[in-house]
Amino acid sequence: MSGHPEPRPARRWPFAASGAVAAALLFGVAEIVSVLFSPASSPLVAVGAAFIDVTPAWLKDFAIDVFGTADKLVLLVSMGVVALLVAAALGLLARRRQVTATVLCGAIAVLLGAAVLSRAGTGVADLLPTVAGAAAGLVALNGLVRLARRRAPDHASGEAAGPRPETARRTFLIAAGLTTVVAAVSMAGGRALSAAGNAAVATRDALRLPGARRTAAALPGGVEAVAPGMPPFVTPNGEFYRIDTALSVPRIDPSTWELRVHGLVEEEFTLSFTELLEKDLEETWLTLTCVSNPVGGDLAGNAKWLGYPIRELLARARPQGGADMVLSTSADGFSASTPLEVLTDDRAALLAVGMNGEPLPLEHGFPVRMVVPGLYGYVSATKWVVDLEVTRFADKSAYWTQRGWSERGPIKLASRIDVPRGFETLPAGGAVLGGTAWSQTIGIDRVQVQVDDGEWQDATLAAEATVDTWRQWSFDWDGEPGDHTARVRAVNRDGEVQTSERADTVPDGASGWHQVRFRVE
Ligand SMILES: Nc1nc2c(c(=O)[nH]1)N[C@H]1C(S)=C(S)[C@@H](COP(=O)(O)O)O[C@H]1N2
Ligand SMILES: [Mo]
Repeated sequence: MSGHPEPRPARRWPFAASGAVAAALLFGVAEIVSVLFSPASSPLVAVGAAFIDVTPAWLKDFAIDVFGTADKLVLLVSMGVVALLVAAALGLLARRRQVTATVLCGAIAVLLGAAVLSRAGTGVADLLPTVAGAAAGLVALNGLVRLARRRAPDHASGEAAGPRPETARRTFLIAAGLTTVVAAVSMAGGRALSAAGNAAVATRDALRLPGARRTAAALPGGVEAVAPGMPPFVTPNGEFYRIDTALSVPRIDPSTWELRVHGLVEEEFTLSFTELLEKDLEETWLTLTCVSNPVGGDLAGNAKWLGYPIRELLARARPQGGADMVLSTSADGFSASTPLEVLTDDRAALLAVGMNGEPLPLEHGFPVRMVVPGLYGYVSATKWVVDLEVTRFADKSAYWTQRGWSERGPIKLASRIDVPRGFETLPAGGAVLGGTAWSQTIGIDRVQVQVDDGEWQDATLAAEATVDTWRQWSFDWDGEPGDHTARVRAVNRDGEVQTSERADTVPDGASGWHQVRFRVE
């Protein structure tokens, strides 16, 4: 026991706040500097992308299930929260152990740098944003922590050596506030600049695609089912589902784009964007479907695609005997394994440049992607595609196959009820159910509906555009008031009846009948 009173400890929150503000400055400064480098040079983007790559498949599926296409926003926000908490803890540590805190900050900066270097297409120069951000963050942390100490001296000795507490307090608040503003402005500026000041965006806006040598047949009348509330037959580009591993959308200037075709072929070659546009392009209607789509889900979309048949590219390359797969790789390191036979038969597998009469939207693969009738996107629809390697399933495997998904992914026969939505209330006397069914490359022959465990009854099919597109259906039903359950199943043109057997999305797509509960009043 000493006779002296315990020194009055400094209050804690200013130290926690110092840590959080310094971290915000780190990411803000790095973000604005990263405009000068590749998109993955932003530590925020790099860490998020690395996180997506190491996330176990079940967690990713869970995130897609629960958050749908908001999954990336949720990821960014959660990362931000975790980063602020860690930073606040470091600030608290700096209160007593500034050297230890500084060393830990340095270690974190090294980890951020490692995340940047782990991204496809980044080099040592791409470390600069992280280095600049870390330097700014450290300076801010040390400065703020010093001010926080003055604000409430740790070892109050009785004689006031420093400034009066009110003055010190005001200085700290002003410094922390200004740092926060600088952090926010550089973060917002960095995001805005990288979005706008970009050749890809400008070029896409100015691009006029050539017409198709072979145009898609006009849609027959009546492709949309007569049921209020149905989704449109053609999915507008802005509403088309988006699934990919890219946290920041790759921005590829078409003038630098090249596709390399190589591997087990007689003739390797590369193709430029201009060369591609000079070819005889074709149009096709095609419904894309994601393997992660749960029964009744909406990870499917239908569009008119413009592109060059991959079959023709492969004919020029001349695959060697023994080859049975084409591994397509994107500019950001995603890959898909597509059976060679699927790309050489007569289906419209395209190296696509256009979607619904426009150049591909950036997030749907600008300037060039693949679309392949009959296969889930993860084994066929490579966006931002830059490389086709003719190879063998025995020798190479693709991104999702390495993460537990099947190496082949033919789309399963599926149907869903779009209206009513679950637990919706319909008016009594003449309810209309409606939905969508698909069996790409084969076609839908029948859709049947069962209400409340009654007989399976035929639904009315809307007109068929092509066997590669989804087909809408409707079902008029004289509903008694009360709670009801409707179930749907489809039969394709091969006579296959959609199975009732429930399968999870992993490893090769969900199956089972979609059912909806609703009420009639
Ligand atoms: N480069 C790249 N291409 C990709 C993916 C990806 O993660 N990266 N995801 C694939 C998957 S799983 C699907 S379902 C489709 C989705 O295409 P969309 O986003 O245009 O709807 O893209 C495929 N192409
Ligand atoms: Mo997918």
